[in-house]
Amino acid sequence: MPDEADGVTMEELQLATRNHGMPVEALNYPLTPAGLHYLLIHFDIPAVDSQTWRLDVGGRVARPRSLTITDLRARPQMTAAVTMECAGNGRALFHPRPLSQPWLHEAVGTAEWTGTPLAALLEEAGVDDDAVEVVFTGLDRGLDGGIEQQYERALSVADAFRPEVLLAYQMNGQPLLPQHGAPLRLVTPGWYGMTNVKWLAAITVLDEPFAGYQQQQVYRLRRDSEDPGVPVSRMRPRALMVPPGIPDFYTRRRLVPEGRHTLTGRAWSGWGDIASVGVSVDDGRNWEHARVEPRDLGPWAWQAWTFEWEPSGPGEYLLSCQAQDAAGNSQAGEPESPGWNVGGYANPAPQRVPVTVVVAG
Ligand SMILES: Nc1nc2c(c(=O)[nH]1)N[C@H]1C(S)=C(S)[C@@H](COP(=O)(O)O)O[C@H]1N2
Ligand SMILES: [Mo]
Repeated sequence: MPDEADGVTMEELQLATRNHGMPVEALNYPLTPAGLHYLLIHFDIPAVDSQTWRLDVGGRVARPRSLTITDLRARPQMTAAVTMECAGNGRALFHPRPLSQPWLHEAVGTAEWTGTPLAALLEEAGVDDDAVEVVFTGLDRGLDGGIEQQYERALSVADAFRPEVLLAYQMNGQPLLPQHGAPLRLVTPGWYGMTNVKWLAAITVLDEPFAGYQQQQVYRLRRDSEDPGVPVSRMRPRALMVPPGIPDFYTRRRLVPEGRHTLTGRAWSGWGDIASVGVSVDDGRNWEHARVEPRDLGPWAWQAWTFEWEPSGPGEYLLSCQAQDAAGNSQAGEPESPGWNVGGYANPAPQRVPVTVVVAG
């Protein structure tokens, strides 16, 4: 595992050019335009023919089903704005750096997903009394950790029956794009990205815990390779800001004229409302409270915040922000926040924005 001082490897760069983040200035949009939403694809984007595609519901159910996209569109419809964040967001800021998709802070987006509730479909299929988990299988296939597999993740039966969980066929009012899982994906509001299985082809009810690679080997907070770890599930609180002023192309350092500035950003948690957002202009030495706006996108999407900043004069500043949720989870500080872990998940490190304040005019 390389340290931060080591440059990213060609393999990391190869992943980073396939899987793009959300440019942070896209925090200006309450709903992220589809092309600006982050992307994470483990294998290849499968070319799916929606005419011949079917969703098979089976396993420990009384009435197995096979549904077409037309069948699914005819079912009760539901739309929700959902903030989705990759569990690996912040990975490249861990020391040493776990080798995988090297995210900084930008593996997030908020889209309006339209589809049909999963619970009603499971109800109709008749889930057996001895059912434990529900597995969601994607059409994409590849190797991970030396094991050939389809991309698959499971939810407990209780989580699968939650009313907000949906089978989505639209994003921001348009049919799903190939890269976001066309023709159908699972959307599990509040959870880290890995749960939202794209190119969904099968839903299988099991009477035992699912032992698949993406469930048991990865997406767990493991201190070392011996540690079985604990699974990652819901998103921990995080705040991000729109970098003020204008950027230098190569370094991204910001140039800002002196005077008053309204800093804006968004914050989210998979555990409920954001209780507070702290802003620092001196690299985390002092923190002040931002104003957190009430929810306007429903219970599963990020909340906007603003902060009035008047730099004391020209010079160098390091801006950062961090969030705390109403359930008591805080982005900052041990022991609440997970520290370094093998997979590089849930790094709480705050975004840092270097700014040069210059004399106006
Ligand atoms: N079938 C399939 N589903 C998948 C993935 C994948 O590689 N294959 N990646 C997961 C991960 S890790 C994330 S973070 C989200 C990303 O969703 P997005 O690309 O639509 O933003 O999809 C999840 N669903
Ligand atoms: Mo992810």
